[in-house]
Amino acid sequence: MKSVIVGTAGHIDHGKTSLVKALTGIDADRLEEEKRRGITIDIGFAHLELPGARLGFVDVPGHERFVRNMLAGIGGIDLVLLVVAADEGIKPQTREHFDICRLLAVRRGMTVLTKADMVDRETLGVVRMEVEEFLRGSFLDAAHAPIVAASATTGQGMEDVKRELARLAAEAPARDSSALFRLPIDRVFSMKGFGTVVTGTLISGAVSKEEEVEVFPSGQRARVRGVQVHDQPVERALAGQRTALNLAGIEKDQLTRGMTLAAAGLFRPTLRIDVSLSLLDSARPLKDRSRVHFHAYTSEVVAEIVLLGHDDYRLQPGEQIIAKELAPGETGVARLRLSEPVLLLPGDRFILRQLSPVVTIGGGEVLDVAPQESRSHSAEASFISGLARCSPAESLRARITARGDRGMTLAEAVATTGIRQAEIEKLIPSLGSTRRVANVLLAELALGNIESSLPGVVEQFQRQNPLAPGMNIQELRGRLREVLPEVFDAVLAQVIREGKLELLGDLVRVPGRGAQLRDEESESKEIIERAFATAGLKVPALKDVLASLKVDRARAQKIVTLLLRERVLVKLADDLVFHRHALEQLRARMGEEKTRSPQIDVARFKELTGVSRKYAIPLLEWLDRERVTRRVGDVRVIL
Ligand SMILES: Nc1nc2c(ncn2[C@@H]2O[C@H](COP(=O)(O)OP(=O)(O)OP(=O)(O)O)[C@@H](O)[C@H]2O)c(=O)[nH]1
Ligand SMILES: [Mg+2]
Repeated sequence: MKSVIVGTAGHIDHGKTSLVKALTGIDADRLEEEKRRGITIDIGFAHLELPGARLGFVDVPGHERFVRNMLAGIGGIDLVLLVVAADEGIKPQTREHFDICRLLAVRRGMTVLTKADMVDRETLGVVRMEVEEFLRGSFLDAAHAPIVAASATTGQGMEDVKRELARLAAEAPARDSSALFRLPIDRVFSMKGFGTVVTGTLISGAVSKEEEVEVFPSGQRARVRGVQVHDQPVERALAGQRTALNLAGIEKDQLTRGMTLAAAGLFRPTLRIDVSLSLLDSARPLKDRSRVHFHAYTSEVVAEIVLLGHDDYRLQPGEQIIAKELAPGETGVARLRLSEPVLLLPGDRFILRQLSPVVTIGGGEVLDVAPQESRSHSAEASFISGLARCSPAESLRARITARGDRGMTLAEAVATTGIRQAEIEKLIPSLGSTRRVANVLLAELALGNIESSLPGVVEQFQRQNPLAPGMNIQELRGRLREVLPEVFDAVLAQVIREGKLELLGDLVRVPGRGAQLRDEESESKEIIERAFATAGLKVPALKDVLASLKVDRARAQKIVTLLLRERVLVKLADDLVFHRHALEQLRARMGEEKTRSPQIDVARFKELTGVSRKYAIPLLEWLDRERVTRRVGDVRVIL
């Protein structure tokens, strides 16, 4: 059956809790102090089964001092039950709660004129007119949302309220149980024999017994030992249900209202968000850099507001924002810096309250939970006001494009959109001009840029380092710092396949272009090569050969490196270098020696080759490494 959350709203003492009790039989005032004072202090809960829907009620306090508690309850509701006492009419918290519902984009609900038994028909008629006037043009406009007179005391109108609620619940779109789950925590307690229990409204997805969950922002993990919905144990709670979870592996004092439970290992809490925000008509102008209370679902932190512009801004490149304040009734785009990290996703709604006096001044929608720091305000303003107007697929594409050469990993796409990876993978083909390389999503343009820049970077390197036979891959990678390793590898492989670059060991080069020597370098190279070629195994010290050259030490060293790379010279130890041919001859000689004797010792080796012990040992060790010989005690077996 469909599950729908109904929140109450309205001024203190207007009969919200009494109405919920008359409807459900449950007293949502659960605190001793509430019963004593006869007012609601914190949110309370009740439930009711109606034909076609299960309603979970969140009853909120009307007292102006407890609006923050009201906010903790109202965040996840589907329908609002606006309560106005017939004997009092519209009062300050009727307005404030109603403003909050509008700012949170609550789309459905009804109005109940309670305490109808307290007034005569004429007064009821006047209040109804006042309420209709108040609601005109809003989502609760009497033209399409019911206004029902009722009394919790006499029971009058209760059946009408139930009927209308059932109808509204049937119309309300079902929340997405297949999405990734999030549960903003509104209560934490421990129960004897059970341990830690948290409750909240499951705003999306589903959570099952034995599931591993992550606590945000702390990052702790816990295991779901048990799930309850409306006091009944179940295997799985679904979006739109009031949910209680019994958690293993976490203590009560590690959890508090305002934290969020979510699927483990996918999300990251954020300290900076880009938003669209609207200021209430009743608010004072909002100055840039103002500090305010920020409420989203059950969380509450302080936020500094950096105004970026008005929502209809169409900034020209380079244009700066002139407006440094937002006027009452205006909507703008802004960056919020939060005092503590909060788990938020695009589309989440929030409320802003002034620091002092604490009144609701506005609210809006989260557009980007991982905004880029580097962009100018004006660029950011156009970017996010664009986001405010687009579909999830379009906004994902915009985010990917905005990340340029770096692109966005699939994991980042999940963390910053809340969309499951499988869904994102399905979306990719429809994103247009977006490509997937390994696990990274990139704008086609960015990918093209990387592809076309690689040969140029290598070409330039080889031009600047003519003695280098190519560019080291790691160095090339370093030049494209933005590009993620898996993209770099894939693009390089592609460019090599296309024959635009060539790979030699760990060097990349322009096809066919090795080291390019100048005259005196070529001459030096020949001198070195000749010196070793003619020396056979009785090689000169490398440093003596280099000292005799015309070129400076650094260049001489590069030429040697080149000869070693080309395998003309082979280095057996520091300052001990042989010509390839000399070593090949030695190898052949060992073959001949084997026909004479299967073994050879150092003395015989010295005799055979005419070298001193200083050279004999490294040469024999080289032969061992080359598997021409194998050392057995003091002798070597020729293989
Ligand atoms: N006569 C009459 N009294 C009512 C009715 N509904 C509520 N009351 C009385 O009005 C008082 C306040 O009712 P509550 O239901 O606690 O009001 P509330 O809106 O929940 O108040 P807060 O939660 O503190 O904002 C109580 O004394 C109720 O008995 C009604 O329909 N008729
Ligand atoms: Mg109450």
